[in-house]
Amino acid sequence: MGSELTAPAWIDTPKGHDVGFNLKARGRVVRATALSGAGALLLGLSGCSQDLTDQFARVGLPTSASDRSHYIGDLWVGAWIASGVIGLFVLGLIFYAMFFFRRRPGNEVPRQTKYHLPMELLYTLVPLLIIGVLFFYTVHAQNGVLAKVESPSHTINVVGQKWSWTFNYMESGNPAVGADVHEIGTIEKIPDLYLPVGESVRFNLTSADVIHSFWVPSFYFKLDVIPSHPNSFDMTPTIEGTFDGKCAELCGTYHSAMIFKVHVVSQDAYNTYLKGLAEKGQIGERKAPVGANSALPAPSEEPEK
Ligand SMILES: [Cu+2]
Repeated sequence: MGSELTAPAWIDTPKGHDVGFNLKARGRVVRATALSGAGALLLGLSGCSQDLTDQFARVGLPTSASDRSHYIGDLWVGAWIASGVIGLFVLGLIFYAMFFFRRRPGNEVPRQTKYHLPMELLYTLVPLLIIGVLFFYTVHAQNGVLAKVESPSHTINVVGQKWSWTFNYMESGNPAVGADVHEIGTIEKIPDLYLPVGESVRFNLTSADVIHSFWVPSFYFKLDVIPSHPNSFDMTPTIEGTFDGKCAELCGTYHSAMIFKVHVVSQDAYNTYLKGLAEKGQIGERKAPVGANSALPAPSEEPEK
């Protein structure tokens, strides 16, 4: 068998050398390391606020605010756990090899093994298996996040334009509002996006110019906003509050100014806000012009095209 290959002649390895292997000592080292690690973690966490410990549990993700967040949240935390297990296993192998096969007097180089077919198959198939498992859970999360609801309670048509957002609330069928209303953001005026808590919303995303990306970190989700290629997704906000929204695609000079505020409010507050837009005359839908390069209000710094 290939495993019986001996060291090349130029390596001076004494035959029959047995590597010392003290199981008891190894067990003691492992237990002491695990105990001191757990102690340090507990000590560290005991000084943290509840918010911070919750964020540790989410591996850095913000508070989840959407019914779809758990798909990405589970994938994120699961991927970290898998990476941690694999990382510790590899580190263990590295330290095992470093310690037990270290250079010793009379044993300069340990026995060399090459062309070991089972070993080569193992380190080809194991990474494929790891990638396959990650791929499976990624597709599962993607399908969950992008699943459409039968008939969403609200539709909001979002336009990304250099360098802000326009939100069209398609509420002509809502007796409490009675019209489609809109809000146009500019660099000088960061737009607000109002959403009713516990109600399903369909977002239709279009671009007036270049590729943008609609991202609310607390929804654990972003979707590209592509000219001449409408994208859409459904979600239901689950908690009331104010959240940050931003463009997640480098789209030009003032990309960093392309932010918005998301207000998840009660149904009544949502209707009241939309009625306010109607009273201000912001009625009708502002669409992205087909094939045009932004006909929506541009920031004052922008030269006339
Ligand atoms: Cu952008």
